[in-house]
Amino acid sequence: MSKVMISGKEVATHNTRESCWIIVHGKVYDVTDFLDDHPGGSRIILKYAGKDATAEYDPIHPPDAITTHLPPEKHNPRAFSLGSVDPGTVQKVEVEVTDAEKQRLERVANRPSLSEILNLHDFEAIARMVMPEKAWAYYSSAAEDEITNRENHVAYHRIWWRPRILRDVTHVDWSTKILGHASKMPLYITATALGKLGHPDGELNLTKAAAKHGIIQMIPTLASCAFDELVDAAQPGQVQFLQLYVNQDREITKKFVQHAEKRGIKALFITVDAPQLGRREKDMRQKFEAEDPAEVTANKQEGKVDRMQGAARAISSFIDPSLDWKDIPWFQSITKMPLILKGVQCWEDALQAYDAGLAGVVLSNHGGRQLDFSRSGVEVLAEVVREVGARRSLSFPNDKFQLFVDGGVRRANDVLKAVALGATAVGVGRPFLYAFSSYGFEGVDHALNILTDEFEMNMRLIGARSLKEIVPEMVDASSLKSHIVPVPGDRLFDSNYESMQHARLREV
Ligand code: PPY
Repeated sequence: MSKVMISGKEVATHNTRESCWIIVHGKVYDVTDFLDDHPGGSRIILKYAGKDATAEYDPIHPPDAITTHLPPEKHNPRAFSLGSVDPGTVQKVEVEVTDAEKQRLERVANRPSLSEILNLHDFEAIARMVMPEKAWAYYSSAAEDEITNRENHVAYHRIWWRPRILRDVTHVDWSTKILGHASKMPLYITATALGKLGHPDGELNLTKAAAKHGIIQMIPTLASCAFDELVDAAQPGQVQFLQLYVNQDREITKKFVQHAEKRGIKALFITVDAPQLGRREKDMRQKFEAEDPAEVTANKQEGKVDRMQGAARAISSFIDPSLDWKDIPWFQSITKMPLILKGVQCWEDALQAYDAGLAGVVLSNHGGRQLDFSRSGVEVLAEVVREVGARRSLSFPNDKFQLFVDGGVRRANDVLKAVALGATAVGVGRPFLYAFSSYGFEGVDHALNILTDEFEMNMRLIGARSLKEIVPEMVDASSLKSHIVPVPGDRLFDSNYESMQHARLREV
């Protein structure tokens, strides 16, 4: 774009609602016309009017949000970069450290050492105490009453082992192939957005840990790090997949997909469960509390963006709700990457995906963040294996059409249950977010060490030397479909679960 150099002094004069310029990554943007449409409200932009907004912008926006993810009607020249700024001349922003923030920093300083973190629940418990409140709200929130969110984990409690004994389990091996690519574990790091909310290195923490442990990372469309940064950070031969939100402007999607393929991405996971974002009320309540009620009311009356819906929902306006089965051939025409639908929730759709020539499906409800009362992936897995298997003479796992599940996984034990039922691999999302939010790369590294230990122990205890030996007969899943079976409570998981809140009186 423009090579014009603008002085910080000049930028500083555009510090009002009438003329508002901000600096992001050394470039100057005129956002005057965008102020009232900003999903996060105008107040936060105006705080940085005439100044450098990069530190505020970075964690909550994908790097190209200004240029790519503004709705098409916002793609006017005034919303684009005016030029670069002379860095030495930029006015500094005073950031006030609140008492709450001081207390949080104290908690950060008092984190237990990693050797005291024994399981993935522990990371969640620590993350909840040390993460900025808004970041925790965004990561942990789920749709409406969060029933599906909890059910995702609880569903694993309805599957019980039928282990085999007296097998020589000196050597156990839980490595596998996912879509033809070697993985040291039957799990992959699934896509989760906005990694820099939790840690300044964002998704890079995951790229590095995936390399170290020989597992696959699925890069999210809405990563905080730039896509190319994550690909560049991969080790030679490291396999990465890509999760795709389909843009209303298909040219943007086509460019992104073809660029990803050129950069060596090995599979494309198209998200199909989010034509509109679910109501995540923990997240929405945070946004609401951060708002000026007068501004919200005024904007509503003028029919402007309703920020009460939460920033995530507003950012998602680029996602195409018209996405349809008839678009599948188009995807097949623009890329040779294997295509997988992420967010399938019944066998009928899995069968249709198979018949459409796709490489697999992720049986997922988006971590409970979309349709509440959608069933857990692992419950749907059993149904897909039975119904699709019978109709197309397939047994699972197989190389032609692979089944993945995600949601609720906290232990290798959970992963192996899904494998027993026919999954090729399981996606793990939030636990890794919590690991890096509390301990950076070392946290994810430690989480994967814990899982490694758990895999080894569980393989031995169920009597399986390889994943091939983990057959459906090794589990009793007869209660899986029954949603009213009491089992002993999962105290660690439950104590992490933070109750939702009702609306509160405004403080006077
Ligand atoms: C999610 O939050 O569940 C996502 O999938 C990511 C996201 C973030 C912001 C807007 C749309 C989707």
